[in-house]
Amino acid sequence: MDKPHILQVGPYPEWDQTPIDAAFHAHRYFEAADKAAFLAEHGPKVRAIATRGELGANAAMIAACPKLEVISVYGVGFDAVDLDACRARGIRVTNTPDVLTNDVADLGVAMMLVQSRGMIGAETWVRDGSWAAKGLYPLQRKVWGRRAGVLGLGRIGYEVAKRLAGFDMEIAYSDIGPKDFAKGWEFIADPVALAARSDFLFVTLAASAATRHIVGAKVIEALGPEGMLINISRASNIDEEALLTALETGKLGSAALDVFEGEPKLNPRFLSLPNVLLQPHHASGTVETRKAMGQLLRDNLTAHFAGKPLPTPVI
Ligand code: 8YV
Repeated sequence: MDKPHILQVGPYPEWDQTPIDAAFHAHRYFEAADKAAFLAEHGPKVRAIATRGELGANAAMIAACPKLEVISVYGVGFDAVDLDACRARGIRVTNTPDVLTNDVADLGVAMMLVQSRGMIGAETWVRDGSWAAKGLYPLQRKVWGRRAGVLGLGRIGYEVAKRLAGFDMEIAYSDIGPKDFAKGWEFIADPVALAARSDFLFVTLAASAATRHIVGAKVIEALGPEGMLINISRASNIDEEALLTALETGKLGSAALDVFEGEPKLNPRFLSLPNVLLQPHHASGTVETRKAMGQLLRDNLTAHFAGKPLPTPVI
C-alpha cells in the first residue's frame, strides 16, 4: 500500500526521521524556500501534519491540506495549532504529554538555582581570572526555605512544586480551583496575590487565548525588586514588554526564561540585561525525553492510519 503523505513542519532527530521516512512520504516544509508554492504543490496529497510544540499548524497550512485528517504535535503545548480550524473540519490533534513533564520541571528548578546563586557570573569569575585578581565572588541569594509560587498546578506545575518541597520552600499556587492532591500547599486564586507573597514565581500554565498576558505589569510588580520570575511554559503567558520594562527599571529583581516572543529571534533588549537568565527553549531537550516524544508522535500517527484509538488525543 502506498505510504500516506505527511507534511513535516520542522526537523526531528535522525532517530525519528528514519522511521518517519520508512512509514510516510514526508514533505519537509522547513526546507522549502517558497513555503506557499510548497504548500500549493504538496498540500492536496497531505493526510497528516507532523509538527512541534512551538511551530504548530496555522489556518493557512491547514486550509492548504484539504485531505488533512490528523495533526501530531511533538510537544505538550498545542497552542500554536489552530484548533478552531481543526474542529470545523473534524481534524484530530495529538500531543506528547507526560513523557516530558519531569525534564521540564527539572530545568525550571535548575534555572531558579542557577540564577539565584549567580552561577553563570560565578563561572566567568573563575574563567576570566577575577577570582585570583579580585578575590571572593559577590554574595548571592539563598533558595531553600524561601517562598515559591506556582502559577498553574497541572502536570508540570505539580512536579515543580514537588521538587521545591525538597528545598523546604513555602509553596503556594494559583489554578482554576484548589487541588485535592496539593496537601500543605496554599491555594491563592489571584495571580497578583500569589506573586505578592512569593520570592520565586514559576509560570507553568498551558497557554491559550485565555491565559495570554496573565502575567502582566501587576503580577510582575507584585513579585517585586527582590522577586524572580521563571517561565517554562509559553512566552504568550507573560506581557514581555511589561517584563522587560520591570527588569530594566528594577521593579522586578530577575527572571529566568526558556521561552520568548518570536523565538528564536528574541527581543534584543533581553541581551543587555544582567538580571535575566536566557535559555533556548530546551526544557524538554534531553536525549531520553526527546526519544520518548518522537515515539509518541509516531505512535499517534500509526494508530490513526491503522484506525486504532489515538494514544494521546487533544481533540
Ligand atoms: C519542545 C514544547 O521544545 O512541549 C512543548 O510544548 O514546546 C517543547 O517540549 C518542542 O515542542 C520541541 O520542538
